[in-house]
Amino acid sequence: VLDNRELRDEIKSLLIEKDAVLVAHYYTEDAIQELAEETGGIIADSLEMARFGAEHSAKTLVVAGVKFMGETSKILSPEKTVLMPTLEATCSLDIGCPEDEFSAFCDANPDRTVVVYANTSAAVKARADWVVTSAIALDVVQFLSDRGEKIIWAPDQHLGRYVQAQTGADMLLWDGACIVHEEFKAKGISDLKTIYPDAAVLVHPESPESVTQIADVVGSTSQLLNASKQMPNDTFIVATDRGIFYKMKQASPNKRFVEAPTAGSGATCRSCAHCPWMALNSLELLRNALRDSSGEIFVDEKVRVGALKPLHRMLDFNK
Ligand code: CIZ
Ligand code: SF4
Repeated sequence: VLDNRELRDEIKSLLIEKDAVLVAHYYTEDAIQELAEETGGIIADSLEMARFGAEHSAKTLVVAGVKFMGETSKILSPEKTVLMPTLEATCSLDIGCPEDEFSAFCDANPDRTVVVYANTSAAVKARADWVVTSAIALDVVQFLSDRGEKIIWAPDQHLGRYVQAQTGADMLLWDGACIVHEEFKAKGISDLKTIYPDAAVLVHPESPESVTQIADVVGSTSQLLNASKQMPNDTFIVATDRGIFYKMKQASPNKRFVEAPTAGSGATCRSCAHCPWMALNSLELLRNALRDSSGEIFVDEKVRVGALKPLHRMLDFNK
């Protein structure tokens, strides 16, 4: 990526000047992922973003992603300044699970262990017993189910249904959804398979059941990335945000990556599956955040302490 050179150079200088490190999600634009790579930051899923930020020695974390990722960083690293290119970048799962309604739901089912997806507000996490990401949801729920625990799962119903089907756990599901993954269509993917019969189908479990059912691999972003490296196929149909193609193509330059179709997009979709909130992260806003210390994340201390416990359970479980 050759454009925006000045902006990129400015960001690089600011990162050094402010003792800051760039923590970027796989779904951010290529130029941001590239910068993270070039400056000793990380490109990761939300689990590894959280871990990296907490373990890094920088005074400031610049989190390019959506708000819950910045909040998680702040919860784990209260002594650090956490900046985001924009505080407008949220998530339909977070929006769809307000703390007051969720608390009432938990209160109504007191015999259940509360497991929430990382894509939630700090206040919802503070109400939970466990936080999980899609990378470890199956393992944690299996562990709890084996101990005989019944579960409240929130907010993603598709991921919840998938975990339930795989583990047989007793799960009561919140009815949230990701507006990006929910749009993938099984029909569109099987049509694509007629064009690329040898393609492997990689699907993120926030997708509907009809789509996970025709997948060769169902997994988190990091798991899908690994599958794309390890599987011998030369073509992959990928049902997750197109931001992931940056790392997939970099790791396997000779393989072909095809976007899974979403509603109304037909079989030649080029730019449909992209999170509108992730897309708000731009080089310019990233520069502004560093230059002006704008987009700072604050989490109420009582909420932070409440959210820390289930977050630590996740990080310790996954060690
Ligand atoms: O869809 C998302 O927002 C994902 C995949 C988050 C994550 O866990 O990295
Ligand atoms: Fe939320 Fe979906 Fe965007 Fe991820 S891709 S941040 S789950 S809306």
